[in-house]
Amino acid sequence: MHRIAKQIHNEILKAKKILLVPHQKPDGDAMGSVSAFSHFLRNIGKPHDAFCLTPITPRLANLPHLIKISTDQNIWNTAEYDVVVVLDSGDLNYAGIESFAKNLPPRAVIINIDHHISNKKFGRHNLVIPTASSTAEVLHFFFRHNNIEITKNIAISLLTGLITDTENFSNPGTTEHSLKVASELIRQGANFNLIKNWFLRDKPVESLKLWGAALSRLTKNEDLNIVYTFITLEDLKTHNASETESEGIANFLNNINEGRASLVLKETWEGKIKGSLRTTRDDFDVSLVASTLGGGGHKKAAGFLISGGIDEALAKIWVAIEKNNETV
Ligand SMILES: [Mn+2]
Repeated sequence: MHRIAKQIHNEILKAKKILLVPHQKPDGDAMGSVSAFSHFLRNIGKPHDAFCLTPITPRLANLPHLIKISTDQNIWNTAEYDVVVVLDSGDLNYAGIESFAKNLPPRAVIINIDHHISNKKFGRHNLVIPTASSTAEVLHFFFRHNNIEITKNIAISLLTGLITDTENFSNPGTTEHSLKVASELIRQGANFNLIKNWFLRDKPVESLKLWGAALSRLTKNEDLNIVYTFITLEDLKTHNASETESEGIANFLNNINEGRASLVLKETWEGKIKGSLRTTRDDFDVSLVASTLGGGGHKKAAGFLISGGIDEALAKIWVAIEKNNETV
């Protein structure tokens, strides 16, 4: 990793013009990482742009330390980049730039900086650290190792990534090292309360009404010891809520002190049912259930997509849970 971090630094110093790319629909880690990198490039006077295929949500766009990112695809024709840095993205498709990358001049260098275990190592240089909580934490290593000064703007951008991906230091991504990095960033001037409040106070009234609808349907399958609920397309329309809201509900249901696992089902616009399974228990592996249903994920958080309506989906899920049922 140390050698790769050096090689990437050398490519950056050699480059004439650099393009930074977060994954589509960027979250706080993707945006924080692109911003931290942009502040670093600005500090060394290196010309660069940032591009994202999809618009940035206003909540992220309004954070003062995060940079503005262009969504104009013409950027790929009008400027010539010799280095493209892709941040927080397991592959070029997820980054949304597969077709653009094909048209880059052959000497252009793609640099891949990420923490996803599923990363496809698509770059000429791949700084991928799956044990890191966030891409921000990987970047912190990159900056530290290359003796790059972590200015206040870099620190607060990186802390945005850490707080987002550790869910305010509450999920298993929170390690001794991620806490150490966070405290160092705070020492460098990152405003912890600003980012923490931004992260926690993120619910518009309409999306809380959607939560209300989902929570009012909360049911327990007593036989299998699973707490579940569902969100319909009608709910999304009524409350003008985004599809990603169900992730938050699934995580919230993990706070319930009953059941082996929680399950949130959601109708998608493509006529399928998307399921999110969460558990806090060590003796129940939700990724096994998800893979039985054609999905995947981690031991404590997994997902799947199945065809049919809610009732049909539930029937399939109960069968899948029974199959993996050593510990009710
Ligand atoms: Mn991330």
